Amino acid sequence: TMTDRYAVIGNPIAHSKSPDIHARFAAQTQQDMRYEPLLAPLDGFLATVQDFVRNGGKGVNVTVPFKLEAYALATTLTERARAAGAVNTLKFDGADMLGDNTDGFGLVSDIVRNAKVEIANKSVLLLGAGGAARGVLLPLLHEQPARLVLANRTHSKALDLAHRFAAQPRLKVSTFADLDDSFDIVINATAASLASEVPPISPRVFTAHTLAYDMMYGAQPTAFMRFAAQHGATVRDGLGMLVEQAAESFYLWRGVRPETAAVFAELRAQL
Ligand code: SKM
Repeated sequence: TMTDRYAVIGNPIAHSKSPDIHARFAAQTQQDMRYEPLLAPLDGFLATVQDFVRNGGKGVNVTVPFKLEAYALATTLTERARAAGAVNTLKFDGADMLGDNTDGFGLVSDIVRNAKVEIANKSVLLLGAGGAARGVLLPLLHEQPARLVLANRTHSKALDLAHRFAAQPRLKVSTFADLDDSFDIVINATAASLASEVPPISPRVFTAHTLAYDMMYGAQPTAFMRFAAQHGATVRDGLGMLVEQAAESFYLWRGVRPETAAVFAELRAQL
C-alpha cells in the first residue's frame, strides 16, 4: 500500500514548522504518512491542490495567504471553519473536500490545557479584527468568558466582525483609545509584532494576574510580550497554539490524538 501524503501549502512556506511537527506526531503514533512543505504560486493555489490530490494527497494544512481560497474550495465546512471564514485544514475523500479551521481550537487548548488558565467567566480582550482574530473568535466564545472585548486600530473592522456574531451577548467592541479596564486575558491577534510594534493600548489592561498571549512566536519575546511583562502580566507566545492546531488537524486526518508536550518542548529548544 502507498504511504498517505499530507502537506502544508503557503507562500512563502520554507519557514513553516508544520513538516517538523507532523513528522514527530507520525513517529510518535506510528502512522505511516509523509508531510511536506508545498510552495504554491500566488495565483496557483487551486492547481497546487488539484495536483497534490491527483498524486495521492489525503489532506493539507493551508497557511498565508491561501486560507480564504481554501474556504471557497471546500465542499463541506465545519461550524468553526464557517465562523472563521477561513480554512487551515482540508481533508480529501474522493471528490469531497472537508474544510476545517483548527487555529481557534489550538489557541484555546494552549491557554486552558497548557497554560492552565481558565477562559470561562474571565474577561478577555482580543486585539485585532483581521483573519487571525476572526479565526479564533468562536472557539473563544464557546469557552463562555464573562465578556470578550474586541478592539482594533480600525474600529469599523471590529464592528463588522462583531456584527457576524450578533447573537453573542458576551461580545463587546471597543476602540483602542477607550480601553481602560483591566483584563484577565489579553490576546494579540494583530500583525504589529511582525514589525516589532505594539498595538497602541493603555498598559492599564494588564495586571499581575493577566495572561498576555501573542499569537506570534519566535526566538525572542515579541514587542507585545515585552510591553505586557513590563506592566506585570504573565506572557506566552503562539508556539503552543501552532503545535495544538497541528495536533487537531492530525486528529481530523488520522483519527489519533498525538501527545503535544514533548513536541512543544523540542520545538522550543530549536527556536
Ligand atoms: O493555521 C496554521 C497552519 O495550519 C500551519 C501554519 C504553519 O505551518 O506555519 C501556520 C498557521 O497558519
